[in-house]
Amino acid sequence: IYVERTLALIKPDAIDKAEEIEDIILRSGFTILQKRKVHLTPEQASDFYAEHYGKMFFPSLVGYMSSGPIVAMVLARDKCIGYWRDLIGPTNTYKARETHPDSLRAIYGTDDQRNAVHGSDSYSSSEREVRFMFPDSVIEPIPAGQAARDY
Ligand code: YYY
Ligand code: MG
Repeated sequence: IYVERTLALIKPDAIDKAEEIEDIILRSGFTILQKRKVHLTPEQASDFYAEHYGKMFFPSLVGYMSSGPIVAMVLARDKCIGYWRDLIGPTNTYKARETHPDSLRAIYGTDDQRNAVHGSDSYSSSEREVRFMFPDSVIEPIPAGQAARDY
């Protein structure tokens, strides 16, 4: 039996709320399989967000994500990727406050870039991102056929 998993990040702007956010994560039915605090270099932040290279917001995104420590967690539960995306809410904090006021980004986000938390957006990105943040992890990869669809 395979339980889906995802990568969650508590970003620099929400680091002081990390314990509060972890409590919400656990109360929402997720298991925290792995956790580490890390301060990314600009190069590591660029690699993590490589899909956004070349976009207008990329340089400031890299600056933000390397501006202070973050908490990286591997979460597990059924339909983990989609449920975690639901809990964090829309990318833009202001939009989250309008349309999903109970979401983590609505509550803990700062502005249209600093949005407090990250969640993998698909099965393939979750596998890549878990390995990125936990390269020494002994967690076995989940066979693709056992994972849920992309979200
Ligand atoms: O997956 P998610 O974090 O919800 O959004 P992405 O479109 O993957 O963008 C990653 C990251 O980049 C987002 O969390 C904030 C930042 N960003 C931005 O600063 N400006 C945008 N227009 C879009 C995204
Ligand atoms: Mg994304």
